[in-house]
Amino acid sequence: MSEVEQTLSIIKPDAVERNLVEQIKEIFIRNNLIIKNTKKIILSKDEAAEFYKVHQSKPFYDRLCSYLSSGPIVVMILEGKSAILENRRIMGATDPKNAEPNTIRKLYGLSIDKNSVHGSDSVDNAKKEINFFFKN
Ligand code: IDP
Ligand code: MG
Repeated sequence: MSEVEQTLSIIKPDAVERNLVEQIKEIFIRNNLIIKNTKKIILSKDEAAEFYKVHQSKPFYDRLCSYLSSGPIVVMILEGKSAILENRRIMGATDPKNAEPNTIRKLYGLSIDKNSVHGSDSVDNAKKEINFFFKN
């Protein structure tokens, strides 16, 4: 039995800039993920660095943080059965070149940096990431 979960999704600057927000939301909805909460924001570079701190030792960390804070993003809480894994499946592989057909990254991703979406990768990280953006 798969459990109902919540996960955090981000539509990254490259996709917001190309007006792909509604198309991407449609894909989530079509795949039985409910959009529980959504907001459009711009992160400072410090906030992006905090969000991505699990990657702080990676060579691409600075570029990643600059990129995520380079323009408006749309953050969402997605809810559904096995939402964390389902969202990862719908997103496709990190590098759009390796993503399965009809995944968001295959359809819209431009490169490994500009890969259009973020999705939490575990129950723990989903909780942390939801709390990061939707603390109340
Ligand atoms: P994910 O977004 O598929 O979970 P992660 O490994 O968590 O992938 O990496 C976070 C983000 O960092 C990726 O979405 C991608 O934009 C970027 N990234 C990951 N690996 C590389 C790399 O080898 N070179 C450049 N950017 C990378
Ligand atoms: Mg990740």
